[in-house]
Amino acid sequence: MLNLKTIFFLLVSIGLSAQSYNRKISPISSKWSFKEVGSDKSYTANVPGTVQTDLLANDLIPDPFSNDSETELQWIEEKDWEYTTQLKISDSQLSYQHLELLFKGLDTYADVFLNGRLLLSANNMFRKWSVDIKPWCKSGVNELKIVFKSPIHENEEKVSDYPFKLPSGNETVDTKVSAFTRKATYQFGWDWSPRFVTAGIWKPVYIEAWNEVRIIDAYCETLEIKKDTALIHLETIIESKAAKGHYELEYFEKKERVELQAGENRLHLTFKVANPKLWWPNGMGEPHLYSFPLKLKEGLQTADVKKLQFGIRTVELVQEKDSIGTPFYFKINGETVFIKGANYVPQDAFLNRVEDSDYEGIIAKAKEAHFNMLRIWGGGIYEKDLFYELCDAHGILVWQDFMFANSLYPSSTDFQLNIAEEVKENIIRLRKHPSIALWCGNNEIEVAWGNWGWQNQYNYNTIDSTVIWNQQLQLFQHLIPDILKQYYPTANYTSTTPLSNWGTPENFNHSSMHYWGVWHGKEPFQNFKTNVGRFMVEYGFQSFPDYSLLQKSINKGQLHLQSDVMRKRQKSYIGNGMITKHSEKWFGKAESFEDYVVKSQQTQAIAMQVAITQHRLQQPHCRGTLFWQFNDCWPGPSWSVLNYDQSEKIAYQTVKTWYAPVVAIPSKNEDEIIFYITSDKRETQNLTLTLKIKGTNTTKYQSPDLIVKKGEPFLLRTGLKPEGEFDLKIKLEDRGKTIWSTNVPSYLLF
Ligand code: BMA
Repeated sequence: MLNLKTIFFLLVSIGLSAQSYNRKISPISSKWSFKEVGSDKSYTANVPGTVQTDLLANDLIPDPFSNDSETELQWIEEKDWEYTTQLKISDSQLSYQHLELLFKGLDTYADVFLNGRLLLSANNMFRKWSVDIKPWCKSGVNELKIVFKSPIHENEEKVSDYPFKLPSGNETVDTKVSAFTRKATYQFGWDWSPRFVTAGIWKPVYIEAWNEVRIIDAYCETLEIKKDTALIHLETIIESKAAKGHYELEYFEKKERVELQAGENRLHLTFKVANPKLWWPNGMGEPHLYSFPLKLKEGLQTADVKKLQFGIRTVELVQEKDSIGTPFYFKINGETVFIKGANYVPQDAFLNRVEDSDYEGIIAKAKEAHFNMLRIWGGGIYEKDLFYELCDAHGILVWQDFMFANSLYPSSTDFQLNIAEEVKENIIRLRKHPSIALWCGNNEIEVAWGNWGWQNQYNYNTIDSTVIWNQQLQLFQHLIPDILKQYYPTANYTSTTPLSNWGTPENFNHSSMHYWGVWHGKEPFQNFKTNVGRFMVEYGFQSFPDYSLLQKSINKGQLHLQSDVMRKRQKSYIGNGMITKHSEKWFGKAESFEDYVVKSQQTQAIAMQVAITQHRLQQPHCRGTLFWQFNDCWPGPSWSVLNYDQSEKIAYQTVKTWYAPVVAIPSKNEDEIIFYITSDKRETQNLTLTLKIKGTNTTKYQSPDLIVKKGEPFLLRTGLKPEGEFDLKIKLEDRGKTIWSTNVPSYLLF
C-alpha cells in the first residue's frame, strides 16, 4: 500500500526528474555547404561563418589579409550566396507543441527556406531571427536553405531613391549603402579597417522545442544599497501560449504565485539581499556576483528555468554644472571613480574567427593594464555575451554605444521599426550585466553635424538641414532612450559622444570629449597638456603593427613604406606623414622599414604617456581617459596598442605603467623637477618617493612622507634643477615595499 508520504515523495521525484524541463534547445550540428547563387558547384561551409572565410577554407581565394588581396576580393560583396544543410528532426522534437528555428545572427539580407518554402526574410545583422517550423517540417531529413542577397545591390535603389544623399561613415566607394544597412559599419571600410562586406550565418543556429510557456529573459537591477541590505528589482519576461494559467516563480529563496496571460508577460518582483557584497570595478574592490536559478513551476513540474547572475552596484553619471563648466563622470556605489581604459573595436574583419580564448585574452589584457572601462564603439557590433560575462567577472565597466557611427540615417518607417526592434532586443539581452555603466546613442554624429561641413558637402539647404537633423534627433533623443527607459529604467544614457567638440578652449570645460587635435589637427604632442577635457573619450596616435606580423601577410618586396601594398594598408586620410614627422623629431630618421615600425611604436608610446599623465594629474577637472584604440581587426597601421594577434605594441606597457593605481608623474616647473603623485586607491596611503638621476651631478633624492588620497593629486616639489640630458628612475614605496617604478627621460618633462 502506498501511504501519503510515499505518494508525496513520488510526486516530488517526478517533478525533479523533469530536469529536462519543458524546453529543449539544441544546436544544429549537421554539415553545411555553400555556393554562389546560380552556380552548380557547392563547397563545404562553416557555421557560424562568413562567405569570405568559407571561400578561403576551400582554397578558392587568397588570404584576404595577404598583400593587396583586399582589392582583389571586392567582388564577393556583389554576389548572392546560398547556404544549405539537411536538418534532421526527430519524433521526440516533433512531440513538442512548438519547434522553433532560431538564428542568433544572420548577416544580413537572408531568405530562409525550409523544404522549398520561404519562412523568413531577415534584414538586420544585429537581431536574432526565429520562426516556428513545426507546421512545415517532417520527421527525418528536411532541406534548409538560406539565400544571402548582396547588401550592396539590395540597397542601391534605396540610396538613389532617397530624397537626400546621406554621409555614410568612412566608406570610400561611390555608391555608399552602409547608412541604409543594419550591419557593422567598419566592414564597409574605416580609417583602421579594410573593406570586407561579409555575408553569412555569423552566429550559432538552434532548434528550440517548447510547450505552453517559456522564460524569454530575466534580469536584476539594484534599486537601493543600504548599510546592511540591498533592494533588487527582478524583471522576467515569460511567453505563454495558453489563454490563462497559474504558476509559481521561485527565485533567490523566495516564491511567488503568478498568473500568466496568453502572449508576452512582463513580471516585476523585488527582493532584498542582506549584508550585500557589492560589485566593484577593477582597482576598487571585488566584482562580486550573485547567482540563482529562476524557476517557473506549474504544480510540482518545472516548466522552465533560467540561471541568473547579478551584481549589486549603482552607477551614476554626474553631469550637473559645476564651477568649471559641465562635468562628466561616474560614481559607482556612490563613490567617484576615475575612469581608465580604451575604445574597443571588433577583433577581426571576419567576426566568426574571434574565439572564446580571444575574448578571454583581451579582457585579461585590459585588467592587467589596470583598465576599469572599455567602450564598445558604435561602428562595430553589440558584442557576444561572453564579452560582457568576462567584464562582469573582472570588474571592467562597459560604455556601450548603439551601433550608429559617423553617418546620417534614413527616416523611412520600416527602417525605424527595424532599429526599434534591434535596440529592444539588445537592451534585453545585455541589461543583465552589472558591467554596463552607460549606453550611448552614437559615435560622433552630433559633433559631425555641427562641425564637419556635411551641409555644404551634401548640398543641404536650410529646410533640408532642419528636416534631416530633426529625423536624427528623433532617433537618438526619443526612439532609442524611450526604449531604454521602458526596458532598463535605471540605465544611464547619453545621446552621442562627444558632447563637446575640441575646436575652442572653452569646450574643454564641458562634458565628453574626443580630442583629435594631435593627429587629425596635426598639433604637437605638447597640446595633450593644454587640451584636457572633463572626460576624454577618444584621443590617440597611430603606429605600425609589429614587423614580424607584417612579414606574415606581406611579401618581402612590398615591405617598405612607399610600396603599393603598404600605402593601401594606411587607411587614414592623413597618411603616414604624422608618424614620420613625430618619430623623426623624437628618434631621428629610421634606418630601415623595420626600424621605422619600431620608431612608430615608440612615438605612439610617448603620445600615450603625455596624454594619460596629463589626464590623471588634471583631476578633478578631468575624470576619465579612454584612449583610441585598444585593438585591431587586421594587421595594418592604426591607433591600437595591441596588434591584431593580441601581442603588445610598445605603447601597451606604457599604458599599463601610467594606468597603475598609484603613479608619480614627473614634470618641470621653471627647471625644477616636480611630481604629481596620483592615486585611485580607496584608502589613503603614506608613501615615499625615491629618485635616481642618471647623467647629472645629482644622483639621488628621497621624499619626506607623502600622504596620498584618491582623486587628489599630491604636488611634490624636489627643488632639483638638473641640467642637460638625464634619465629619471622613479620609485614609490609603501612602508619599504616598492609599489610602482619607472624610468622617464628628461625630454619627456614638459
Ligand atoms: C573615432 C573613430 C576613428 C577616427 C576618430 C576620429 O570614433 O571613428 O577611427 O579616427 O573617431 O574621427
